Amino acid sequence: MTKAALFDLDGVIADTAVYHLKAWRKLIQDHFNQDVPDGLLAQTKGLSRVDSLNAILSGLDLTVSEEEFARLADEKNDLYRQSLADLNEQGILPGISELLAELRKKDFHLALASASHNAPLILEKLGLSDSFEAIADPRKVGRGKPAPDIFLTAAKGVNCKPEDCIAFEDSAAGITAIKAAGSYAVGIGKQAELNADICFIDTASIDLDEILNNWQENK
Ligand code: B16
Ligand code: MG
Repeated sequence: MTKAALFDLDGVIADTAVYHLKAWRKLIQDHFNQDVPDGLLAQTKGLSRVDSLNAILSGLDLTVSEEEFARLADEKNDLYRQSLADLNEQGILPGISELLAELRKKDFHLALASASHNAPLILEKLGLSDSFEAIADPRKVGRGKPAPDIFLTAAKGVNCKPEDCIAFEDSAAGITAIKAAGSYAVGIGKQAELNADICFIDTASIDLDEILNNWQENK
């Protein structure tokens, strides 16, 4: 059996999820003089830039023209990219380099399933550009998370059936996407928020043997 591990990026491989949230908060403060509540910000985790902006505007009861929407999305991306300026290998979350090596040793193919258009830039800054055999391009994928499309594309990129893949995610939308794809969902964060097949509170706590045993038992 050909098996693969599919990875989300922001919040799983790199500690960049927090930069997205900060950029959204500053954007809305600057333009609308409003604070985005934590709960609303948390809902954007894993969603595409456009879906995130739609969720924030509708959560705050704000309406903008199409042109302004596009300008806001661009400005958020500029803010986000500024915060990536100093990103380097130190930005890889604890335990992830070891996990990638362990997976490779166990003959897993590795593929990236991130919603971020900035993923190739981030991988380069982290020194991980050559670590994945396939990178699903969210520009070419139909629907964003929570739809399964990006995970299905990542699995296909390494010629694996979705049911022969385990996938790592830190967002509820991403876990829903993995389950909809038919893969085994490993959550990073609080299980009460994620409802994953198995969950670890942070990347440092990930236990691959536990994952693989649990995956086999539940197949
Ligand atoms: P960009 P992931 C997602 O990355 C982030 O979780 C989400 O907050 C962000 O809106 C989305 O990427 C799009 O990112 O604006 O860089 O294209 O978690 O799927 O790796
Ligand atoms: Mg994420």
